[in-house]
Amino acid sequence: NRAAPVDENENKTVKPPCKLEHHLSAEIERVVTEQVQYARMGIGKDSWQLFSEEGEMKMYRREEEVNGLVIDPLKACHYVKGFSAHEMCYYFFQPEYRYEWEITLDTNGMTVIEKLSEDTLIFHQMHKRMWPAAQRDAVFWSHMREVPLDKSDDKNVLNCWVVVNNSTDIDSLPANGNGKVVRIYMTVCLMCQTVVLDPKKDKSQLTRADIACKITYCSVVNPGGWAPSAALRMIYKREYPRFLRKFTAYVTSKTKGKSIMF
Ligand code: 6CM
Repeated sequence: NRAAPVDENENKTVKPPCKLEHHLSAEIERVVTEQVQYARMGIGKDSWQLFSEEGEMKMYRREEEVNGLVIDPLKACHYVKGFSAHEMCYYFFQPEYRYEWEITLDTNGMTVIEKLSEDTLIFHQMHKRMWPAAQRDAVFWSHMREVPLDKSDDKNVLNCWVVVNNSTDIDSLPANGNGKVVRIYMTVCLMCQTVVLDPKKDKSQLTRADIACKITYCSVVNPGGWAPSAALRMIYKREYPRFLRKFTAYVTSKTKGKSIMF
């Protein structure tokens, strides 16, 4: 009578389907569906401009402005061996890890305002001030889920997970409430696919050497108020590659030696 093997990932994260209804359910359904479709399109034939390339990591943007404010949509693609789609999304979603990788946050800048369900949180984030513009904050819902595979996915894709962060309004924290901090508005989507490198192996036999994570990260951030366009574009050009490089290295170090969380 041997005890069943202990699964260290048991109870660690969202187990789909997670069907709790709340006041944001319909909006989340709509935005997540849109964002997954948009991420799956990849770079396609649209006029994306490659602005950063480091090994497998490629970043593209489109220069766009609304009322004189830079809102350049960004799409980044990356491919990293050794961890799963779920693991990448898990560390991005869970608040307890945020300070370990999010370098744009001010000291104690992150608060979970509300937990709507296991897979949906509302965050307030205060970001570091970037001279000469005013400090920025953001209020957004964050939702993580597994996405069913699609006909267009490669045959060696085992599963697909996504986290979407989307700005929302909350009465207790009005935008630009103190006249000093400017509210940003954003839609961010991190879509990840677990790729199996050895198709002969059964899922239960896979080790970290047999998997890779195909990453698509899309974002549109409206700075909400005056920010010098050239400076903002320079900051994005430096900070987005730094974020994805640093965050994927972080996930590699957090998952090393642990059983794989599919
Ligand atoms: O997606 C990322 N992080 C998520 C969790 O924190 C979340 C947050 C995104 C907001 C990022 C906003 C950056 C601050 C923008 C300030 C604009 C001020 C302009 C000043 C100009 C002189 O989705 C990673 C985000 C990585 C961003 C580089």
